[in-house]
Amino acid sequence: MTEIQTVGNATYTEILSQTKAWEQAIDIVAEHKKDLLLWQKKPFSQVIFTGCGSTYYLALAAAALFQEMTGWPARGIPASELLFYPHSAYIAGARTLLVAISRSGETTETLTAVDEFLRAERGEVLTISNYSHMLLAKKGHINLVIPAGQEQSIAQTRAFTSMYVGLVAITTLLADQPQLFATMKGLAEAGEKLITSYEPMAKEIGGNLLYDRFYFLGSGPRYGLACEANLKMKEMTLTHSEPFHFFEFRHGPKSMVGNTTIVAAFLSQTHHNSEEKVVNEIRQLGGKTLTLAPSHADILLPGGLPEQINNVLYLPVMQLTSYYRSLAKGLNPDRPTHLDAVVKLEPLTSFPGDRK
Ligand code: F1P
Repeated sequence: MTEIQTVGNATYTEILSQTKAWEQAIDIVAEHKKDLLLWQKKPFSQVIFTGCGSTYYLALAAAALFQEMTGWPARGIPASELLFYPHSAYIAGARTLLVAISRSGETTETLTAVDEFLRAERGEVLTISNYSHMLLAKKGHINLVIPAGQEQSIAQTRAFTSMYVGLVAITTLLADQPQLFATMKGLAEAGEKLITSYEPMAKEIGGNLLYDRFYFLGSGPRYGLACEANLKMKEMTLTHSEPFHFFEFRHGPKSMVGNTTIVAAFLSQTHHNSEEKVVNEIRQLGGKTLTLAPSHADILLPGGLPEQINNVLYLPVMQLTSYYRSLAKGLNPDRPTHLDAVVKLEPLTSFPGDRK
């Protein structure tokens, strides 16, 4: 019997199954451990993580954690910026590791950025994607492919978190913290508990159309994840939304808070109290707040896992909230307005010359 295709079915299925993709990501990194650790012996002057849209936000999150844990200078930069403003990104003559991130492995900007990087002989390339037969998976010195992250929905959910978990796993290895790598096997169970416990809350909040604007707060390795949660809200629900670093919210954006505002706060363990002060100010201004943290929060991240490896747990309930809001607005989260699954462009050319 043909499966009745209900609106949003792909997105929902992909959100609920993402923890299986996390397990596969960790296994695939383990398979490449020997080759990855060779890079420890010849560290790079800088590491640049790149992608587009969701995978640019993934690059931001991964770069912040990577530099924090390894001490190697790391940045997250959109692929298009690497092409048109290379001198604002690359250090001339410095040996660079380029980490190219793409669900499809076909995004023109990302493919071209890798080609230009290799042509200019800037260093070595690590690629991470979800489709082994696509171009990107053939361009790196090391190529990681996580098939369990493949998706039908245009809005990334399972793909994003599969590649993010993969990059966190790689970070623990290059940071010479194998014990942290070992604890990552607890993520899948924690994710399943999280989704089971909080799907009703996501459905309730997502279904409440009295809220007309969403803000997402995250700092350090969580800022890129706040950006991704924000993009899901835009793509799936066409709602005005914006991400901020916690303390930046006081410097102007808080003027936007009202009784139809929701602020989702990705509270850290390390700076919980300071970040929570921002949340309390928002409440005093009449805004609705939704805190996520391993403790003392509306959404408690299960598992008691070390802070460096549990950041992926901030996303699933946010993904579900956008999914349910999309349905409540009569939209289809599988097919966001104006969007294609992959942005393919005419060949990109006329980039600035290499700095001599
Ligand atoms: C990148 C991307 C997505 C976006 C949309 C269009 O794709 O920009 O981030 O949500 O689906 O494509 P990819 O390079 O990760 O395949």
